[in-house]
Amino acid sequence: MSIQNDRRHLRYAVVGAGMAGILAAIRLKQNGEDFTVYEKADRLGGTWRDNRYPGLTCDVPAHAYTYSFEPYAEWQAYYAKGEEIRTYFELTAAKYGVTPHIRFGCEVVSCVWQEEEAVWLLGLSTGESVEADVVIAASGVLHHPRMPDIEGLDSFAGDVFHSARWQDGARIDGARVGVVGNGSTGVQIITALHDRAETLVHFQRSPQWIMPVPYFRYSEEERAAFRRDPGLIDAIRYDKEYWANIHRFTQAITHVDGPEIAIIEQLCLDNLENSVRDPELKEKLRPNYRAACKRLIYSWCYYDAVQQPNVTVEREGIARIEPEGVRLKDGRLQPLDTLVLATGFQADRFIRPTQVLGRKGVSLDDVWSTRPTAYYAVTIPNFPNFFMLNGPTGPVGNFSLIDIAERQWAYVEQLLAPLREGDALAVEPTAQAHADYEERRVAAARTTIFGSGCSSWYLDATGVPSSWPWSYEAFAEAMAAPIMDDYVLTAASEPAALS
Ligand code: NA7
Repeated sequence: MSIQNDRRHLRYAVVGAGMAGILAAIRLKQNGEDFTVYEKADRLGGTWRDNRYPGLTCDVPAHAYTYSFEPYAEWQAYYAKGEEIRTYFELTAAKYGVTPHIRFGCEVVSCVWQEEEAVWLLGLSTGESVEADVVIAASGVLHHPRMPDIEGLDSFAGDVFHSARWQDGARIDGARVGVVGNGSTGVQIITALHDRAETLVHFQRSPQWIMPVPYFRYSEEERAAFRRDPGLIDAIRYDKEYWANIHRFTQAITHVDGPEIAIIEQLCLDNLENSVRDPELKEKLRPNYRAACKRLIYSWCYYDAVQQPNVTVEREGIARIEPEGVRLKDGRLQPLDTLVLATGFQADRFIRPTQVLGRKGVSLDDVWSTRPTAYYAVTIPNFPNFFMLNGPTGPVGNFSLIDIAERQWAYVEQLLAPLREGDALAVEPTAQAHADYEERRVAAARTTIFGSGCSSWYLDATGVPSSWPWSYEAFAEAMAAPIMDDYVLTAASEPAALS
């Protein structure tokens, strides 16, 4: 670390080159900062790189799932496909000159705070150690596949793989395909494969509410108009009705007896009642929990797909996997050539398994032994100059995580200012402020729709929803200006105590 003209030269380590890491990199580049992005894979894109399954679609409208500063005229449809999104991030990273700052194939295996020097020492998978004054943890949420614990999985004679590890050579066309899992992923795969597979079986442990949404393609004329006039894109992104929907959605999440959730429940119920003809299938597909308790699935074609003659919805539990297929608890065998495990992710990992040790060797693993937490989802006591984008307790819902990350970055920028100006060596929230936040958050989270009685990746190990439990507006307001009284700024001359 050096101090030049009172302004401190900071070295930034950004962990992860997904959506949030690229955002941080672009902002740091624009500020002329000294930064490196560490990416364990050989391409950028995060979840949009890992997931390549057929049917992969973002459930946020394409023009809302873009950086605010980089509108994109080329989206092919109202909802973008995964590979389009991957391309968008690659083009944007290149355009803003951040790709050369990414060290690909380089995993951060440890981050250890050095008290004396007030720096982070990063251990890399290459064996190197590098120093950074600031760590931006942009490592994503859903990146560690959760493999199901089903007896006999290894014995399957066909192709078997997790949805986030799609195997291009797998037998799909004209084959007997099974999909385990009924989250957004399983639903999207079923909608994409029903006209390719000979037979398709959707193994559902729990049925899902399906929210009907519009889908349409943009014509070449429309894209040409977007290119000529980005204001047309803004009109979609900032469309009053879209934002009113986000407002209604967060009202629905946070007011479980309110009119907004009642409307969502009715839309989902009507969709089931009116779209599924066979009464037996309808009952198989009927959830026994409230709509939006699990992350709501947006689909315009799932019910059509499962009513195709070659598609079966299987609600009988799986007893075990055998070489020929899936043996159900009632003794029947579903013979398969290919088995896709759309069984979700370990959503509590965040930057882990990277070992993160803060002041006096405090380990992030220990701090997160009950649940992953962070003060306003961004900072953690005793982990100075360590900032998370899309970290624990941030908003979740069917809206743009890019917008969330941009707001979080604006918050981080304000915390970085005293470091950049040389007014402080380190910044972190007080333990009391974090404890107060977490107490309020947990109490509120229990009353949200996510806590209304279902299992989902939104719940932590103790069954508490792990997300932001207040309105979207409250989040925007919180990110607009940190409560600086809740932060400790350590000056060069005063080593901080453990709080
Ligand atoms: P999700 O939403 O976590 O869904 C996982 C699905 O897998 C869900 O239906 C689970 O059933 C099912 N599952 C998990 N383990 C098993 C076993 N052992 N047997 C049968 N079924 C199982 O993951 P997705 O990948 O679909 O989506 C994750 C997010 O990515 C999504 O919300 C978007 O934000 C993007 P369960 O409901 O637990 O009974």
